[in-house]
Amino acid sequence: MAQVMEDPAKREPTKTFEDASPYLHDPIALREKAEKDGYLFIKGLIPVDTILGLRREILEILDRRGYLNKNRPLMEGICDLDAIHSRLTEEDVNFNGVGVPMDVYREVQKLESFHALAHEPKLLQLYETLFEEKPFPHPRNIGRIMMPHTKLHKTPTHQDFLHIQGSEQTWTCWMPIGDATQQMGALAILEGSHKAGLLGVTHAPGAGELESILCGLGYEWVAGDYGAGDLVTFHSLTVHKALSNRLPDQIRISADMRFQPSSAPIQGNSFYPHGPYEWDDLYEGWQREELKYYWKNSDFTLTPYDESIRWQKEKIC
Ligand SMILES: O=C(O)CCC(=O)C(=O)O
Repeated sequence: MAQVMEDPAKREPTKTFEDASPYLHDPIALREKAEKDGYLFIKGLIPVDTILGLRREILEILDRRGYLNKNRPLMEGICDLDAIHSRLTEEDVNFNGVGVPMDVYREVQKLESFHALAHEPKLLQLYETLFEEKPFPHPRNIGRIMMPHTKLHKTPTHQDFLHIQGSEQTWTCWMPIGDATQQMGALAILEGSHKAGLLGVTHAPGAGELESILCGLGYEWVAGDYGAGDLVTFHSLTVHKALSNRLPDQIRISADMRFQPSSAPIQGNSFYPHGPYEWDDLYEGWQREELKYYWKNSDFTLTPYDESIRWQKEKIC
């Protein structure tokens, strides 16, 4: 009789993130750690005030729509569960994998402070050390305002290369906008999994709608509690997933940003906004001209989008 193996996608984290911030002063050790583990968890890289300022702006958007519990301080990000369940459908909260409907997400995408995060000097310095050349921050930043709606699908186990393509040397930065504990559904990483190469996929609900098939792989899940200003950054082939949000009325807010060596190829979609929006609309009212169309005068090698790496198979563990 064929033996049924446990699906590693379903395992819980067995390790806790080690803070890599002491390595920031030792570029060789930092690169060795990144190469070995496929990720770096860095505590306190971004000023807390920057993160909390953005958190306030996002929560004010939700508050204006009546989605927050008026009896709790705004910055806690606690939902009015009746309001969200009576007014938001399954389609609304799963739009583009971002946790909120399209009109709410447009308001988040319009925030200058949201896109400015990818240009934080400490972040650019981190990637310059990692890549040993000037990094290019992709303009297509993603916000996730994951509502605690019973119909919300959490992000499945996947590798970002499936969606971003371009260069494998592209690294994602996942940054909570406020605290994000494991209980709140923070991001977990399959340590060392970038070494497995590009994995086959099957359909799954949740952001990206593709699940990387992990059957037979033996890596360990690693996670931790993130504070405001902490981040995890990982290689485009490193497998990751969102943990379940076990707090019934807590919104989990985060940003995904991508960085690559400036000289590496890029896939053209990375220059467009995430969602059905136009930069000219999103840029309305921005003060910092240098954040707009900052890539326009650079020369890039463009790679075509390869649909074949997204072909879906049956998952048999
Ligand atoms: O925040 C999430 O739920 C998913 C984020 C993610 O998968 C990514 O940053 O690539």
